[in-house]
Amino acid sequence: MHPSYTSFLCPHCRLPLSVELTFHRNVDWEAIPGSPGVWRYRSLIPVPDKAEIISLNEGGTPLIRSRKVGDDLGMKELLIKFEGLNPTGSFKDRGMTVGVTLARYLGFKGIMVASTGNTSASAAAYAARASMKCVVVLPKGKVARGKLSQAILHGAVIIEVEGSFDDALKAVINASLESRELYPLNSFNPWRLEGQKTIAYEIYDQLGRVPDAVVVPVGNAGNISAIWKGFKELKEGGVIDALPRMYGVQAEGAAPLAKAWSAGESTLTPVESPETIATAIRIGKPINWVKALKAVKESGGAIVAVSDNEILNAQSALARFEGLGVEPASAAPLAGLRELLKSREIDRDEVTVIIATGHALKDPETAASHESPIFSAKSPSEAVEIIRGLVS
Ligand code: AN7
Repeated sequence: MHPSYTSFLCPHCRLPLSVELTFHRNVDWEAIPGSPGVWRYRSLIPVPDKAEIISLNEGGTPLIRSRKVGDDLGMKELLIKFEGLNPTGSFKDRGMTVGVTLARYLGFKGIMVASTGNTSASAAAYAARASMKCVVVLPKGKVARGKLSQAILHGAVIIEVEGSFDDALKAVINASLESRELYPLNSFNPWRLEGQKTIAYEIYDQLGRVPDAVVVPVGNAGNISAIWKGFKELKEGGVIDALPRMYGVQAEGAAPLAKAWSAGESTLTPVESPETIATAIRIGKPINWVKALKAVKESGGAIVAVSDNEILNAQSALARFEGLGVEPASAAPLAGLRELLKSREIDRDEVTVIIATGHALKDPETAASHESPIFSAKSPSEAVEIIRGLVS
């Protein structure tokens, strides 16, 4: 087994390692074959040729032009990359297809992940697809119902731990140092990010250009790092000349990176008890914090924090003005965009892409907490009465 597939953290600084591609010549982008999806980019995803790909047709998600929200913000071009349309309903599937493919190729019996929910749903489905065991460690009582239901449905072994995601992640890191039976597939495993970077490739393919700004919700900070890596590879491979600015959005109650950014610090002060309605990003100690700060700094972007109220308003706006049902964490970028336009970080005529990372059905409780006119009728005729009242 090549040691690079099983070394995750730098032995000196304990931070996650990266996978680096070397481009000896330009990538012929026009010659990239196949239909949309993660594996269309197989030539840029360094898994061994002999590995059998474990896939559920992930990726190939639509890049949807805003019809109303962008106009209301006075923007020229706002686009929404709807990652909720992946097989298990979140962007995590892009990384999981690569991670599980590797785990199986390397001969592991199973996989394990800590999760705020989506990683566990994805891991459970892909492990099932590969006939592998799946162990998920979750912060007890803090995982949205849709995600937990998926992990149960797909047959994962579930360990609910007292504490936050950060405690769950500690358990997975420590267990992975002890045993080689289960392949750890959190984003400290850089191979998973090799799948997630395809978001950048797809945006370029769909838009036909590089956007000016990309706005991403940030929890453990793997995705923003992966998307930045994808764009940089396109540049290193001679496909594009320009790069977008990367913007991260955290929830106020779980915003260690936004705090470090606004204070101009290059150290991270973890949030001990993170809290937010956006449970997907309820993370106090993002393991990829160094990569994320680097992405934002190199690209000329920023990291901001938004309140739960702003997140809920953004979720409602996407649902009611665009027809897009996204989970709370995935609405955070729109909430952040409002701030970034106000502070003139992003200009109204810049082509901007927000990454809507997960589907609204992931968190049915929060979806149903929005106000809607609900009437009760004791009989069909009473229902007809109500309808009459509505249209008259
Ligand atoms: C919908 O599932 O961390 O910054 O364990 O589910 O790469 O962590 C989920 C994260 C954004 C943040 N949007 O991505 C997990 C988990 C949604 C998410 C993020 C998550 P990262």
